[in-house]
Order: sequence, then C-alpha cells, then structure tokens
Amino acid sequence: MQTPITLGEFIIESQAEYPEATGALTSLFSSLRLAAKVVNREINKAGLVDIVGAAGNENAQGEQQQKLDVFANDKFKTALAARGVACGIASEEEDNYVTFDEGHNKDADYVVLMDPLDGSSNIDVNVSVGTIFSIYRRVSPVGSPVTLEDFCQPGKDQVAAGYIIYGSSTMMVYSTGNGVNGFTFDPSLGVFYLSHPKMTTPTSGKTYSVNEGNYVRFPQGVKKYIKYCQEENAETNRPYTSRYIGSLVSDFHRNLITGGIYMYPSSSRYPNGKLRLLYECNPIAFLAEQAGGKAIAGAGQRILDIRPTELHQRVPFFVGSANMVDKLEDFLSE
Ligand code: AHM
Ligand code: MG
Repeated sequence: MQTPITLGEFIIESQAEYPEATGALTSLFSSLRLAAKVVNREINKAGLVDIVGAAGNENAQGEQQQKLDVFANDKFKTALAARGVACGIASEEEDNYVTFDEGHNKDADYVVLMDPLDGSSNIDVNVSVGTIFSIYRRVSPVGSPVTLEDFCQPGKDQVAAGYIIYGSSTMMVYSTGNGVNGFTFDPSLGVFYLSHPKMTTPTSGKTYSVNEGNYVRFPQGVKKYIKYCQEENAETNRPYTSRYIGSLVSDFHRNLITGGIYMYPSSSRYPNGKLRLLYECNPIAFLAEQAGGKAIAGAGQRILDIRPTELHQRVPFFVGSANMVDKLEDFLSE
C-alpha cells in the first residue's frame, strides 16, 4: 500500500510548483496546523476538565464567549505571531485587528482573518465545531504599520482559505486557489493525512440547511425557495432533505461533500444576516467556488466581490451547489 501523504509533505510539494515562493505561506500553514492540533486536543477534553462554560466575557458582537473560544483565539494568535510570517490578524473574538509588525514579523507579507471557534455554543452539547481562516497579502507597504485596508479586502483577493472541523474525526480543508484538498487527523500519530484530494461539490444536491425557526422573519424570496425545497417533484428529486446542525463548518462540510445549500438570510432579528463577511462568509465562499459551487449575499451579489467596509461586517449568506444557488437566486430576484 502506498504511504499516505501528510499535510506537511503536501504543502511542501505544492510550494515546489512555485519556484518564486519564499516559503512564508508554508510556515503560515505550519502555524495553523500546530494550533489546530492543540485546539483539537482541548476540544476532545472539553467534557473532562473544567474548561467548558462561559468565560464571563462578551465578544465584539456582544455575544457570550465560551472558554474554548478564548483558548482557541489565543492559540492561533500565538502560533501565527511566533513564526514571523503574519504581520497581523483579525479575529471574530477581538474588537480590533491585532498587529504583529514588530521584531521578526516586521517584514511579513500576510494578514490572517479567522473565526477561531465557530459554533462554539455547540461544545457543551458535544456537537462539531470548527475554525475558519482566511489569508491575504497585505496591501500596505511591508515594513509600515498594518492598516484596516490590509484586512478589509474583497474575498476574491484571498491567497488561501480553509477550515478545521473538529467532528467525528478532525479534518483540515483548505485551498490556495488551486482546488480544495482535505486532510484527516490521525490522533495517535498527531499527523494530518491527505484523505480528500481535489474536492469538488456536486452541481445539485438534496439537502437544504437553514434555521427554519426564523421562517416568518425571512424575506419573501427565501420563504418561496424553502417552499420550493419542500414541494414534491420526482424530476428534481424533491422534496429535499432538511439538515441544520447550527455549526456553519459542519453544515457546509456535509453539503460540500454530498451537495446542498446552506442559508443564513437577513431577517427582522438580523437585518444583515448573522454571519460575518470577513471571518465566515469569505473563506467559505472561496472554498465553495474552488470546489465548483457558488456563494451569494443576494441576487447578483457574489460574496467574493463585496468590498468590506468594517471588520465585523455581517452579510446574508447563501452557499452551496451551483444549481441550487442559481435556483434560489431566481426566487430572490423575483
Ligand atoms: P458563532 O460564530 O457565534 O458561533 O455563530 C455562527 C454560527 C454558525 O456556525 C451557525 O451556522 C449559525 O451561527 C447558527 O446560528 P442560529 O443559531 O441563529 O441558527
Ligand atoms: Mg462564527
């Protein structure tokens, strides 16, 4: 049997295709991989030690932080600062961006945006959570202080994006703009192995994922599309199946593999939707498109084209199989 390729080997091999590359992105991924392992270990212990439960703080959006949110934020931040390859980070758990542009990070070219532990309210009930990350090349000159503009770039300018899913197994799924690859963690060896090479998503699926409890608050087009998903129609395989974990990474991961659509629309409660453009929507949209899917904020509004105006900006989010997103778009533009 052929020895499986590890994440480390894969990154080095991919980098060899770009002789001009400096190795900075490789180091950056090493930092992410290391922090992911530490966070994974802690999540697996969540029921055992007194680490679950509210930390008593609120994050930038006024939501209660869980202890593991704080822990994950800290681990990823420290790992990224340590290698001199990122000049700053922005995180869902931080009010403002954090600059590392001193010392050995002074000449670093990349900024990292992340949701260190998405869906963290699910931890107390043993449901999968994830880390989402997004990487850009800074736009301000190297050596000068990092600016808000370095973080507020449109998603199409991402250099790489991905997530770690802490699920029934732990996986890292990422793209550097040349397709999507998935790596499964072997906890006994502490190594990620390439398990899902060149991931593509089916053009149509059978699953729709949305918090239907908010149905009455949704825009008309979304309501109509949900009704469409529920109608009987043999030709188009309807009714579709409804699956909603309430953990974006898990819901997206399932739909990526089997085909489907995930929706977090605007509503009377969340006029701009709930999810954050920079930490959640852009990286997931990048992966979706790289896998052959689509991601929009509304009719004719490609997520990756949106020019962000603030760090914690929220947008309505619809992502998944291309045909399903197209169909939804028809209803939205009616
Ligand atoms: P979080 O970043 O505070 O964890 O919130 C994001 C999560 C997503 O993972 C999930 O899809 C969504 O919020 C669920 O929200 P709701 O409970 O409103 O359906
Ligand atoms: Mg989140």
